Amino acid sequence: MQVYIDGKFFPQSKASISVYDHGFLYGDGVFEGIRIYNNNIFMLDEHINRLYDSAKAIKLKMPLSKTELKNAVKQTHKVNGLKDGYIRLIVTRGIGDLGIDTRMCSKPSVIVIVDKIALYPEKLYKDGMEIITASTQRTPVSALNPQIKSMNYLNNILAKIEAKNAGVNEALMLNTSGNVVECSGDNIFVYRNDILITPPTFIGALDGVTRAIVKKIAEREGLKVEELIFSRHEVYTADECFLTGTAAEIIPVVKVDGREIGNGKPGKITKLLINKFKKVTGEK
Ligand code: PXG
Repeated sequence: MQVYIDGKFFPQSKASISVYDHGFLYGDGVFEGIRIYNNNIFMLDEHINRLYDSAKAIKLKMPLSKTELKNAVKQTHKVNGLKDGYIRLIVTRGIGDLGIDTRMCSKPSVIVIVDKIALYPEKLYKDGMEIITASTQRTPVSALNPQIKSMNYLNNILAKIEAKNAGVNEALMLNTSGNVVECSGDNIFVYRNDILITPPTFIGALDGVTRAIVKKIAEREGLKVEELIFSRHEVYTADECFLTGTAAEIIPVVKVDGREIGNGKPGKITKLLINKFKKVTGEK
């Protein structure tokens, strides 16, 4: 694969950045994960807009206009010629000195990687997935707002480690008030009492691109959709539960902390949304 770094292409083995880059030293940078479906870069504008918002929030001046950045992404896709895959778009603070003062970093770096996508096992989409609640809480919005998709993903990684230690693939993350926020790399939806609910972004959930599509599809299907603050109790007693994300798409959740959700099988609404989502992405 050819990797784009600041306007030039490098083979994967030669694609490198400086150890003085603050992205490496401090996780000082922002990123996006984008899907390629059938040669089409899915929801590119939405991802670019979120990247710019993340950059704005950390006071990182984007070195390219949105159009230039989109062209860089499209060019990297074209050079690599992957029909279906994953794009990682990264903007780091750039090379500075060993201190955290961002003023020492003169020029942010733009990196575009195209690769195959790592998916959850197909069986989990059919049978549903089990998750646990992580003891690691989601970073409070007042500390580091999770709406910023920053290169600092340790909070999520710690939750993912807990999931893997428990023998499952995902972990539910709560905020410091004990309310459900999202999972380590996916947004969460719960269907109960004929309403589809998902936590609001202001409590610390990422404003997921897939989450937004799912909300729209559900509304189009005549479902009542609400952003609500809820606790694990509402998850345990839900009729259905599923997670959404660029990599995960829509994945049913059938067990949370040992409690079966609904009848322990992927629910009717979840299956409907999975089918409709496939139509949007162009999958069969
Ligand atoms: N919440 C978090 C914390 C995420 O990182 C999502 C929700 C879903 O958002 P989108 O916009 O993709 O619908 C994400 C994004 C991985 C991986 O390898 C996953 C994400 C980011 C980085 C890596 O599993 N998910």
